[in-house]
Amino acid sequence: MPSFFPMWVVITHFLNLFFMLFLFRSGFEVLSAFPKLYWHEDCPPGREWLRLSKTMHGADSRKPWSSLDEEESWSPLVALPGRKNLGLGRHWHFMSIQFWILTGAVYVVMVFVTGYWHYLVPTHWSIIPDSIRSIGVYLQFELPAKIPGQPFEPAQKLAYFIVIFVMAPLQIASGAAMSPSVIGRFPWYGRLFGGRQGARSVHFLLMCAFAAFTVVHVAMVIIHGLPKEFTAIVLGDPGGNRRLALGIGLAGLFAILIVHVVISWFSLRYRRRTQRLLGLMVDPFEGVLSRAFTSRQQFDRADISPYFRVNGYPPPGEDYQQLAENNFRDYRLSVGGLVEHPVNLSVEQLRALGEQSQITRHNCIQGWTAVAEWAGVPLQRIIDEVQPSPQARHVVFYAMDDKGLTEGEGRYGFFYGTIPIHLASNPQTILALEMNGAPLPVEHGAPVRVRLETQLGFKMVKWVTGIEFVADVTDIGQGMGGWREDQQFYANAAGI
Ligand SMILES: Nc1nc2c(c(=O)[nH]1)N[C@H]1C(S)=C(S)[C@@H](COP(=O)(O)O)O[C@H]1N2
Ligand SMILES: [Mo]
Repeated sequence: MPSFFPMWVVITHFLNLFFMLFLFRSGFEVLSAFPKLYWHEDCPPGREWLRLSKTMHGADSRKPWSSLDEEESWSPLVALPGRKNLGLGRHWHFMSIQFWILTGAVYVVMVFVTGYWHYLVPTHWSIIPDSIRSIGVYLQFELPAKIPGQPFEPAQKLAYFIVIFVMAPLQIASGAAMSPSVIGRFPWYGRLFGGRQGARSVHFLLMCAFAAFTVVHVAMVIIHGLPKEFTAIVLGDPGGNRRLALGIGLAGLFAILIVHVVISWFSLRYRRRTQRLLGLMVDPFEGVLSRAFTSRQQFDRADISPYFRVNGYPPPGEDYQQLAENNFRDYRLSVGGLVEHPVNLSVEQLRALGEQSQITRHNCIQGWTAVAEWAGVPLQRIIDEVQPSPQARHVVFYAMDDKGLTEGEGRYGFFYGTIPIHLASNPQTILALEMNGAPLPVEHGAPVRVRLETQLGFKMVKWVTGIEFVADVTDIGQGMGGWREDQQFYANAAGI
């Protein structure tokens, strides 16, 4: 039989705590961007089962609103880094998750290799009545007896089993069910959790369960005798030197506190650097997903959402107004850059290139979703027309909305977005001209908007006026690959 608290348990236990705190705080940052939880993929305004914000934006609101207005600014005391930094919060979340999963994988391998699993995995149904009896003993303010030859009493063993072998895998699985690449490629997988909204709700509830477990776990350590238990989990030996254990343990907890203070300050103070540094660890992983998965979505007409949020106010300028009033007859889409045959296309000429339609789910980075039918020209058709040169690696979409005029918050410039060229030839990558059987409404991007069904919503540029094929995106805008990347520090890769 293995030792009750071997060193690998001590170390992975600490690392687990370390990364879980990152995940909690950065998870709150993500939640603050859309602090509403739903069970239904349509997520209509007002129908959330939980709302962690005072503001309401009704579907019938008289004042136009945009989904970014639903974002809340949470304090760095709860969120990492706090203050409306969804892009950076996601970066922290996806950075820590890799290490949390690695820690968990090492732990689980060790559990099975060393035989420690005997202490954690119940092998008989009697664990259930035994656990109930244990809880009864606690309720009489006494301590239940440990399972003979094992370090834990039955309720404790069962709780650990559930946390490690049920909750943790479900938390990872529900996280994956929010990735537009994953559920675009495997729609059945998204349905396992009741769609992306179901996955968000499950992910949130599991987070609450982890938090509740942590509270009870700490309380139990105190009840069972803090000095002895603390010594066991710090030194791996309940009979070890208690002063030494206290010193090391408190130093460890203090180090965690300092790390959080420093990274929160750094992230808020140096947002661009944080975006770049964490991007080094997160983007490759996102890039692989985006490259490997193409969308296989085809929802039913019955799934089409009655309400589809808008993100980004329409172009406020005269020029756009005139185009719209004239039914976009004077609109021309210019396509150029590193291409053989630059073109200027009217809406009619675009449509003549051949339309396809698709019923797909829109996944905004903030968290909301909506299903609609889109029809338009596959971007591949444009590629066939213009013949990009081999140096062209990215496609840039320029939009007509000057965000400085509509969104404020110190941001400025015309909206634009870029994608790696391989996404341009995905089968469901289209320049949409119609939504739900009618010409694109102004607020959803008339006359032309991008649809990329494995990516987050912010990649799908609306009110497109020009398309450019380029070798490199670093000399466009602030060089981060898009307006939201430049101004809101979102990751350029948008598959998760
Ligand atoms: N030109 C332009 N395109 C844009 C945006 C914008 O602000 N301006 N917002 C993006 C974001 S963040 C999302 S989620 C989708 C929203 O599309 P919808 O308004 O049709 O729902 O558009 C994307 N395309
Ligand atoms: Mo978005």
